Amino acid sequence: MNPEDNGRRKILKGALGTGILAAGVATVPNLVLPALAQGERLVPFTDVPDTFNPTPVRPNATHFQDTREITTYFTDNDDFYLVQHYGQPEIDNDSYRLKVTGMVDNELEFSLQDLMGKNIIEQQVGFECGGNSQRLFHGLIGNANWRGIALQSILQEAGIQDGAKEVVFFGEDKSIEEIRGREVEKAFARSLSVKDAMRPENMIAFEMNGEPLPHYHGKPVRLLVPGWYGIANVKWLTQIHVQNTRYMGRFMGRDYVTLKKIDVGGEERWVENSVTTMNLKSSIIRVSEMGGRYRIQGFVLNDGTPLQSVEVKVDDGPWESAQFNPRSTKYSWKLFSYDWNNATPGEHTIVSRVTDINGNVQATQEELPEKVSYWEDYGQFPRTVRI
Ligand SMILES: Nc1nc2c(c(=O)[nH]1)N[C@H]1C(S)=C(S)[C@@H](COP(=O)(O)O)O[C@H]1N2
Ligand SMILES: [Mo]
Repeated sequence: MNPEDNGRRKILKGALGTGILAAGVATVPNLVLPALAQGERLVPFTDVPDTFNPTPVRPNATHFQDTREITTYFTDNDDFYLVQHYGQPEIDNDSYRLKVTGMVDNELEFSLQDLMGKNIIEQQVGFECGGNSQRLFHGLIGNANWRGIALQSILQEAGIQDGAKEVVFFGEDKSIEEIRGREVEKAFARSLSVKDAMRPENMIAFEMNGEPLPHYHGKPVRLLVPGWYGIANVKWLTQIHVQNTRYMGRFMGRDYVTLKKIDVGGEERWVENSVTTMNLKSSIIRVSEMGGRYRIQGFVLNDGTPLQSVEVKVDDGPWESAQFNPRSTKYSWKLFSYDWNNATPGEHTIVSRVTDINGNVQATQEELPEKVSYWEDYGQFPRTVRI
């Protein structure tokens, strides 16, 4: 399948159907991130070491993208980053069941056929791992067109009972964890408050970019929580459990937990938070040159809040407006492009920042609160290139 064709077909819907970007955001009529055209070349970043060489997809291994190579709006399923903590379970489509249990009026069990027979929704969703970082040049990212059903419809069918607090999502992948000196078998799991779980955009997805959900991405069924860090998107989903207590577990309380020093009602305190919605972030990913004209490109991810602007700064120059790819929809990634006129020979520092319609501006690293863990790395990321 040619991802570009797929992308073009699918985007019509998104672009026409939803005025997601704030009015006034500059758009460009053509594709913002074309594959390298004839005569075009990538301008080398001087911050990427020669030894930097993202590995191809391998079983049970994490995979991240070389962001300089991103040329399509939808990420090819094989290029889309991969993170899993307990291996990649094989699930047979025929014997697959999704159970809904706990504080519901009707406990339910669905086969894959049952799920596919329901009201299908389709949505563009891009996301990044909460542990995506500058060290990987932010390669733990991807953007795809997903098909599936609304989680809300399943929860309504089950009927959440009064007093329920959380909905827990269990994957089929399990591992031995040592907890308080005891080795126990645990499944990968994440939870959402009932309110967050009932958001209409949450999906139980079984198709990615027009193909059945690939094994590595959670075959046959995964959860998608648009606007949240990737950790929320439980792959190989087999059980949904509703309960009246907070779900405790490694991926809610120990890992994917940011430790930072913030003002808490006038007191300076170190606090920890579970990684939830994506912070407002942009990053430059590639610079190209054709016939002496330079172009800077990058991506934006956030929680779905409409955006005001994305800007680029060269060395000590002013912030200049960049253009969003008009294909962008509410929960897709937003690719941007800046025509860098009058680029002079030599080494330059380039950086981007994004602003949303509420006036939130992507902070510099220095402006962010003091932070110990590497989770939620969303500050401005200056890059260096040589012209
Ligand atoms: N069952 C299961 N789901 C999971 C995980 C996992 O380890 N097991 N990892 C999570 C994390 S940390 C991320 S970033 C995303 C990555 O999704 P992808 O591999 O399809 O890109 O899946 C999430 N869902
Ligand atoms: Mo992740």
